[in-house]
Amino acid sequence: MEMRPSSPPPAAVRRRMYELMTLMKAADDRMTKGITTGEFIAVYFPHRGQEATAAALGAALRPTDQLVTTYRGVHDHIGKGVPLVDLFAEILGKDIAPGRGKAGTMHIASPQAGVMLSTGIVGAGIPVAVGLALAAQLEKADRVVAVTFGDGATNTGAFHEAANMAAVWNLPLVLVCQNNLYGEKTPIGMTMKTKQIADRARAYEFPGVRVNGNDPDEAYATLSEAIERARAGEGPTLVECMTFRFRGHSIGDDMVYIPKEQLADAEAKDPIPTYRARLLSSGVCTEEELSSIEATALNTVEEAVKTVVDAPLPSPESLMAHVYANPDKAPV
Ligand SMILES: Cc1ncc(C[n+]2csc(CCOP(=O)(O)OP(=O)(O)O)c2C)c(N)n1
Ligand SMILES: [Mg+2]
Repeated sequence: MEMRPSSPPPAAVRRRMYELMTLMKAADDRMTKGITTGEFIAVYFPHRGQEATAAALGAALRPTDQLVTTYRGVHDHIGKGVPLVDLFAEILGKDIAPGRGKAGTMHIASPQAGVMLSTGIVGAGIPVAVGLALAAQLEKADRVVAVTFGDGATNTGAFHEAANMAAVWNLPLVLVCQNNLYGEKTPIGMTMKTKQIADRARAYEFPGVRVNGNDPDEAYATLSEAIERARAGEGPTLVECMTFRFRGHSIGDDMVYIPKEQLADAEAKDPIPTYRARLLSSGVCTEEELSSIEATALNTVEEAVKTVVDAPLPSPESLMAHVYANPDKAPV
């Protein structure tokens, strides 16, 4: 894909991306705090630091487009418009969640918002996204599918098989790799010789592009172009978004495997204050507008937490409901 020199996205898009990023951060901060203090009992995979790509993707996709994400997917869900109550309720196992509290953090889905699947099996969402994109193509729907995954996922057979089929069938698919330089606790250099994950697309004869995934404007320009290509019937694109996670793989991970200087350097370039400063200096938002966006994000998160904390757990009788298509024949 030839990268066209791009001007910044429209002001409304840039403002929207900042709103999404602040909401993602506020949600991640609140889940992390709640689980760390023992207020919530849950498993959670923080995304703090990786907001820019998710905001750009959310802003670039249409509501009717579909998304597949992973266990580290709350930022992607928020970008696609999944309500916080649905996310928190699923994470905390409440009956009001879309999966009735049975999906847990790793398997949140919200078909109404177009998030068709999250999966805890590394790489496994990519072939599912290929199936969704094939359905869109067969139905001649004006729909694009995006799938997000980590750097480590690109070492799985699932990634390569899916990339091959997406290419062969010329599917309306955007493969979004969030390269945070670690697969769980292993630095990327110990698991692949490939210097740029974007280059892996070359093996399948479709475009692969690496972008600064901490820069919402840059990520938006490239992701929009990839989405446009997919919608125009020009096939898949791999977009490698360079980023970093500021918290552990999951809550409770002490991060001893991340050199202190590497973390400090990434935190000094935190995409949220960096983007805030850019929006201010380029006159897209005033200080008052930015502060109001931040206050709104915190309020939205607190209101959602209250609703979810007050909501009931699923009843013991509902344990087997919605688990098997035919519960009478389920193995006991
Ligand atoms: C098939 C499979 N192998 C191993 C694991 C254990 N595991 C969970 S997350 C993870 C790291 C994946 O790294 P990456 O794809 O870079 O995503 P990130 O967690 O960095 O977002 C591993 C190895 C798993 N869940 N599934
Ligand atoms: Mg990773």
